[in-house]
Amino acid sequence: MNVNNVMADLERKHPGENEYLQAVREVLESIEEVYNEHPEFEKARIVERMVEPDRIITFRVTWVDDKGEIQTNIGYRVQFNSAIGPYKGGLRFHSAVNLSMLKFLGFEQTFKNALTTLPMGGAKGGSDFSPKGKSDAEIMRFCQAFMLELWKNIGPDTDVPAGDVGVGGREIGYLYGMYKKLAREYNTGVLTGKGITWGGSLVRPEATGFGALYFVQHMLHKAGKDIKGKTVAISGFGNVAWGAATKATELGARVIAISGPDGVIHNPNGMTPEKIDYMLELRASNRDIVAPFAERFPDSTFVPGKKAWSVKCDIALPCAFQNELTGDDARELLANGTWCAAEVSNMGCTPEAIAEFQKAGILFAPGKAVNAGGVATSGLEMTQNAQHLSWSAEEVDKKLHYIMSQIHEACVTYGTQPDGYVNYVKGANVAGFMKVAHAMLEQGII
Ligand code: 2IT
Repeated sequence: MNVNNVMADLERKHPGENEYLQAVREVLESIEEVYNEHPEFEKARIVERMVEPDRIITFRVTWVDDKGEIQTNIGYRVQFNSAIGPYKGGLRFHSAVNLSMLKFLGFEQTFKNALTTLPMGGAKGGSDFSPKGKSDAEIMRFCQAFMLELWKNIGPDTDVPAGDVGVGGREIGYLYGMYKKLAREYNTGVLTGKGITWGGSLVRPEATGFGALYFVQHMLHKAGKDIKGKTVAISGFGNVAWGAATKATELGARVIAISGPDGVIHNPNGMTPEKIDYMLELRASNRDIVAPFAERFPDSTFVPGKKAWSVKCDIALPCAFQNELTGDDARELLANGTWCAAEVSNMGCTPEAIAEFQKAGILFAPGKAVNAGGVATSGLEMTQNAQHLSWSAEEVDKKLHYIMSQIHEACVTYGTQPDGYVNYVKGANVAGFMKVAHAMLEQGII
């Protein structure tokens, strides 16, 4: 395999799908060497088959808003790869959603899910519907209209969607309600991130952020450091940022920044339980702004138009959206002394930012390893559903902890360079790839 040739072919087939092409290039560049040591991969055209989704489903979603006006959005499900298990991955509702974004996310999900140690294939879906400014009734009607189309394509052993940006517990509830009505079956395993009284798993809401901090702890320990007393800058204020802020604070770190599309909150004294709870309120308001945090907590300040990366910190945790941390942001962080960056959002850093971090030799880990605790706990939710049981929070957290330690271990195994530097990007990509590639080889040419 020659990365440039594969990419040239993909660019010709999928012009302008920039996020997708970026995600594929990152993976191919890290696996090229190992791949070329295995002629059986090349012979079975594993890469050519792996970079194309198994299938893409797109559909029109029409619904009626509160004013009685008819709205039309586009819905998607990208079923990327099912070599190691049923398709699995979140749904993203955001105005910027398009096919390229969901293909990048589905591709990443395939390797991430392989890293979790659980049997899940990769998928992603969603819509260009924006929850911003929508009423609860509008969100319900949209979710119902979306599921009217999607339900035939999903199932506990087929494809199991969950939440992502813009899709939380409330949306999963509306989606499940409509699914149940259409399927006439109480099939809880068809969606994850469900409410606790109807098949949801304890710790699932916190799992992405908690898992990320467990991973960061492992990285730090390996480097002989401790998170206690360190300063952490977090971007975003949604579900993932909330989980990360909660666990970082619990572990003794000081979360000195959170941010939104409107600007950054400087929070020099760190988080309190009230502040962390308020993040949930901010998110539930559907206004997509972080500024009110500083009005509510006068020991913090709001700086409009700035990112979290303008705040001096030890550890930077992008928790919002892809490509939210650029080369310029990386240089600003490095100049301010940041020595660890971990993507909690999917592909949170641009390739230029990653290159800056790696050149500087700081600790850096990619989203598919760091944030895999979310989908891993979805996998645990599926297991509980299949068993018609629910586990205690301690049990789920213990399993999550163990899975994150296994993911860290896999990254170290496949990513340690001859000079001892752990290239977590390479480690995660190679470990995830090997598992999926071997399963594809063994299942023949399909
Ligand atoms: O990006 C992700 O891993 C998620 N949004 C969670 C997916 C899931 O199926 O729990």
